[in-house]
Amino acid sequence: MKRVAGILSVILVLAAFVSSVAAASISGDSGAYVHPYPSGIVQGDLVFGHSEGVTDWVIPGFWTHVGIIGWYDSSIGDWIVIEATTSNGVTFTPLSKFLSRYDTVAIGRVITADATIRYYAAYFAYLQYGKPYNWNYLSKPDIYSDSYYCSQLVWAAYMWASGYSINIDENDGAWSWTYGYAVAPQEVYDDPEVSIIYYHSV
Ligand SMILES: [Ca+2]
Ligand SMILES: [Ca+2]
Repeated sequence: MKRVAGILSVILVLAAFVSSVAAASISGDSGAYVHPYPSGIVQGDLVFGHSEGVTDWVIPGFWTHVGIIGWYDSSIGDWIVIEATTSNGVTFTPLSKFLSRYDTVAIGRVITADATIRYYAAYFAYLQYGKPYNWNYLSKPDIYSDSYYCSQLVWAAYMWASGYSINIDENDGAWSWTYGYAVAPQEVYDDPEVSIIYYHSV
């Protein structure tokens, strides 16, 4: 078990590295992906991204990234996504820019949360701004942490906002051979408390 965990660790670190290299090349590419701008989204919704390429075989699950809708910025006419990225840690990104990074995108709503819980989930994520990326996928993720990976951030946000009653990890932190003890973007997507309200692939 320990050896498997060690191998998984190396693979995940490699995946993150390859992913950041891929992201850098995409951001320098004028041919960004185009998706219809989603309508009817609300604060606290979850945004998922997937890209074809080398990351597919190293990051378990179809979805490789997830962020949370923070607020609407009327000065730029765009929603702001709060996300933890390998290159910038916890950061704010316009939704249109976020979507353009991925060939396939989706938005999920936490249907067991009311507007107040969604507000506090966004607020929790907002408060983590500037914290570094968490490379430790092996331990159980902490809600209160000095670093976050993408799906840990959105999971922690809803755990905190709901008084620990809304756990958007599909297996609620149990061990799995695919994801270890982590909460992966795919597990958030698969959680029964998350309903997909938007999906687009180019
Ligand atoms: Ca769950
Ligand atoms: Ca899990």
